[in-house]
Amino acid sequence: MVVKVFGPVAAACPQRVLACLLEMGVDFEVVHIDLESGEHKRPDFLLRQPFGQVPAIEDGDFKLYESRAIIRYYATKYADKGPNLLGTTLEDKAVVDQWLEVEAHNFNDLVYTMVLQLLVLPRMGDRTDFGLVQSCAIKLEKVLDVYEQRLSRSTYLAGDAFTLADLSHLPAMRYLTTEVGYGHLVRERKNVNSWWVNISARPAWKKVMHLMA
Ligand SMILES: N[C@@H](CCC(=O)N[C@@H](CS)C(=O)NCC(=O)O)C(=O)O
Repeated sequence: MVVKVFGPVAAACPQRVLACLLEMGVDFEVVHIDLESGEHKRPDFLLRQPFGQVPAIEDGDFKLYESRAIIRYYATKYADKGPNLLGTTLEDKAVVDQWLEVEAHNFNDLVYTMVLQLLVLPRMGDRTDFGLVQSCAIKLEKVLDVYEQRLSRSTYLAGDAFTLADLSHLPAMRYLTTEVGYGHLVRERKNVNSWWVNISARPAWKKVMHLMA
C-alpha cells in the first residue's frame, strides 16, 4: 500500500514530506488539496488535519499530520532501508533535533511570513505589509549569520552527513532564493550558499521540483 500525501505539491510543508519519502525510497501518491478554493478548511479535510493545514498522510490505517513529525516518522520507520537522516549516536540525534527546532522556530517562521506577505496576500487581493517583510529580513540576516558560522565548521547543519535538519530547510530555502527576491541573503554568505547549492542538488529534491513543474 502506498503512502498518501494530502496537499498541493507546490506548498512548502508538503514538499518537506515528499523530499523525505523520496530520500527514503518510500512509494507514495499525492492527493491534491486545493488551497485556493479552501479545500483544506472543509469538514472532511479537518478530520485529517484539525487545524486546516497541509500536509497530512495516510499510511494504511495510520494517519498523521505536522510535516516535521511525518519526516521523523518515515526516517525512523525506514532507517534500515534508506539513508540515515537521524544521526547515529544519542548526541548526533540530539544535534539533528536541535537544528530541526532552529529551522521550525528561528528560520521557517520568518520566511513563512515573508512568503505570506509578498506572494499569498497579494494573490488574495490583500495588501503587503512591507514594514513587516523588512523586519523579518533583518531578523533573518541574524539567523543566517549563525548558520554561516555553523557551516564554516561542518558541511551540514548537524555535522558531516546530510540529515533531516538539512532536508527540513529545503522548501523555505527555495522560496527565499527563488520566489520572494531575497536570494542575496543566501548568496552573500559563502558557507550558507555552498550548503544550499549542495543540498538542493540532491536527486530527491530535484524529483520534488520535477513533481512541481
Ligand atoms: N506546522 C505545520 C504547518 C502547516 C502549514 O503551515 N501548511 C501551510 C502550507 S505550507 C498551509 O496549510 N497553509 C494554509 C493555511 O494555513 O490556511 C506543518 O509543518 O505541517
